[in-house]
Amino acid sequence: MIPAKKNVKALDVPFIREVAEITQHMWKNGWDERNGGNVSYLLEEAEVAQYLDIHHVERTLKLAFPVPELIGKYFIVTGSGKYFKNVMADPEGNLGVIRVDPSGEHLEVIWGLAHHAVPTSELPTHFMSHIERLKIDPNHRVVMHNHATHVLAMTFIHDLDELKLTKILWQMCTECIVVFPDGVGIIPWTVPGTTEIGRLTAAKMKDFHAVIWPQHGIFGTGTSIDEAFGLIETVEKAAQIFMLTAGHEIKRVITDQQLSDLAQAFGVTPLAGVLHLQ
Ligand code: 2HA
Ligand code: ZN
Repeated sequence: MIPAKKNVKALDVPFIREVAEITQHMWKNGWDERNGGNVSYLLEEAEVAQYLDIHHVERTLKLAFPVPELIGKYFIVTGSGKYFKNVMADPEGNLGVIRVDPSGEHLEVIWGLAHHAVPTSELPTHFMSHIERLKIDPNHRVVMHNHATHVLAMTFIHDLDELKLTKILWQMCTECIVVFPDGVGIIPWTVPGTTEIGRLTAAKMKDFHAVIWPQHGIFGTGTSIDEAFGLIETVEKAAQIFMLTAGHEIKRVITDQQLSDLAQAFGVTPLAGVLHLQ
């Protein structure tokens, strides 16, 4: 039930529908088996207040670490242990709208997370990443994680060096360099759900919109759900082409000069140190 307007259904609320739809897309892509994946989406107070009663706090949850940078901010998040497969059928049970309280030490549940659900186990990574991305881009809004199949596969057979990984991904599809000119960050294998993996990931978010977790998956960020999803889709497509061509005789490549021409034509600045021009 939506507290503010009782005749409004959850999926009529634009930001709830957007997250429900994107989780469904990711699940259909095979990137979110079981409870894999999580999303958090920073919302404006005015857009929340249009649909939900922001003065109604269902529950308060203690945060594992304080986030003074996010005091008063609203997010829609996926729930811990929830299956993306089920979000469309039961948004209220699988998603939640939360606000960071004035102390920065608690979350206030405004809507959803029914039956005592709690936000995603990767909340440390999400919150720390939001904090870093907001420093760089005030329009930043979305952090999205999934187990993109070919990205994961590629981390078993390719060097985990950011410059090398970025270059091979750019070389796999002509438009990759335009979509992620800042390249992809990568952290060492780390236990998920910890503040440690949150810190490592967020440190990479200072330089990258996308961060790969070896043998696990990918984090994508952006100013909208479409942008974060589109970034992950593009990295995943490149990884898929890599996996399809790996072990085959390579007859031609996109050259460094061609990559540079693309960057120039589309007005983007490629990550330094990747291209070696004559
Ligand atoms: O939410 O994907 O990394 C389940 C996960 C943890
Ligand atoms: Zn995961």
